[in-house]
Amino acid sequence: MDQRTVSSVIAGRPVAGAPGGRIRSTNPARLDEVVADVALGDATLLVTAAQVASDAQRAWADVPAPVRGRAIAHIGRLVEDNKQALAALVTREIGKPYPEALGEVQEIIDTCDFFLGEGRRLYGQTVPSEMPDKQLFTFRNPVGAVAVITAGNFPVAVPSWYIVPALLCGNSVVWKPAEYSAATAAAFHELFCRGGGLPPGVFNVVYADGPTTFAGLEQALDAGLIDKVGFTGSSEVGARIGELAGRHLQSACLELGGKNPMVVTASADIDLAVEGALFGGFGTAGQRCTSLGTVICHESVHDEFLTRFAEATAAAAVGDPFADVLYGPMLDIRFSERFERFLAWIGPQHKIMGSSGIGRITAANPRARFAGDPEAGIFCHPTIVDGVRPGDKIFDQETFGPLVGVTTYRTLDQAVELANAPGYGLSSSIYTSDASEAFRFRRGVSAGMVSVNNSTSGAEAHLPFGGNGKSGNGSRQSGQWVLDQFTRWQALNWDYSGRLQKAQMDVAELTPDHDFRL
Ligand code: UN1
Repeated sequence: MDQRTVSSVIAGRPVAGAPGGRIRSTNPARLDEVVADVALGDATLLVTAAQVASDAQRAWADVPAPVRGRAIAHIGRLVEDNKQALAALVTREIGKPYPEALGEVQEIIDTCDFFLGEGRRLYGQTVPSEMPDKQLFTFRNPVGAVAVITAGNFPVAVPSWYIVPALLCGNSVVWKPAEYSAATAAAFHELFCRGGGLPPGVFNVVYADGPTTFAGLEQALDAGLIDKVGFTGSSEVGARIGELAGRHLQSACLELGGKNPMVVTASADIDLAVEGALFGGFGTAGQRCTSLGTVICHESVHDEFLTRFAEATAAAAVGDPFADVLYGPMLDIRFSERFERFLAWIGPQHKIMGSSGIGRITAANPRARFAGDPEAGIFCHPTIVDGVRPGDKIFDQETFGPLVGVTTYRTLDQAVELANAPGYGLSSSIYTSDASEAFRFRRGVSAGMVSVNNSTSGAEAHLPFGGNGKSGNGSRQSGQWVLDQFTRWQALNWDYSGRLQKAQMDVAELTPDHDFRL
């Protein structure tokens, strides 16, 4: 199998050496298979990349937006022509089942499709003035040099949500992808630079570990080289990034964790809800930020739902992500280790269902319907935990991995309260055949995204994506909404009267007759 050597690329040139050390990115389904040898950078390298991006940005902003839009069109086409190869690399490097990896690559193409046309819009407004011979306008200006830091669970789709609109709007980019998805990141970067014909320095990629990235970002911000930060990852790190950006009077674009609730009402189609819970809870081994956290079941349907959900989970195929499975391995060893710690939160008051064991799947802790050799990689049993309540860590906190909690409610108000209780607010879902319940839930839930009769995962690439509370600071990605992240409004007023006309003071007033009555 081909093994790549991956190094940072700054100003179009690969960086020699590895000031931050070297790591290996391995296939999580076959740990003995090295996908890439990765040369890591240090904080200074990140600052250098920021300097290069900052220097390149003005000239890129001078390229007419429709021409930048054509670059996005070409990138989208090249990604489409390499769809299978890129998806196969995603599956090899992070273990996402191949059909899902194809969907992930499709999300880049969809994002390019949306933004290629934006190059010919990027509309500003003409606005009437309160005075004659004066005209008002608004323009969208690029923000500048953007640092994008992304996780490896969506190693190409989520980066494209930042990078495509950022470039289209005339910004330059320094991208720090997850180290454990470095080969995929390198392929993405190459497709973008070649497909887009981007001038050197407009899109740079730096591989580095988390603490190094933070230190480099801090230095680059202090030096005035970064104008916007985009971050996808944990709520904990997101809070630190938000704080750092805030010190520089910037608002970061944050896409953080979730404890995404699914409400199953008394009028729900239970089969549909089970299907949604299975995909939302265990797809990508529960490692999406939109993964289902807790099923909040009406007490009248709890037993029926739980029985069917547990049966469906027990029957689902897990294993080799190139086989026909519900999910494959954990993204990387660090996630299976952390998942073990989440499992320790299960208490005696909880009932465990869904598999023949919990934790790592091994020869001694086997799982029926396993595709392949579990010991070759890092695979975990799907775990349903019934009886979770607020105050249980397992209810209150994100448990990134194949774990779904189940609880009950009596009134819809209680369901909404339970849905909001953990304090996240990314995605949510309700299964109901009652329109008033759907709308009451929408209104009450704190989540940025609501699904009705659909799972918590599976956002389309042209609706606003983002969360509230511990899931983010209200920033939104995708569609027209992300333009507000990567542009700043500039207001222009142009007085061609030849005299100083003072706003609010030199304004003509008509004389109304307030006493008139019919
Ligand atoms: C993420 O988990 O970071 O809605 C993004 C979904 C995907 C995107 C998830 N389209 O599940």
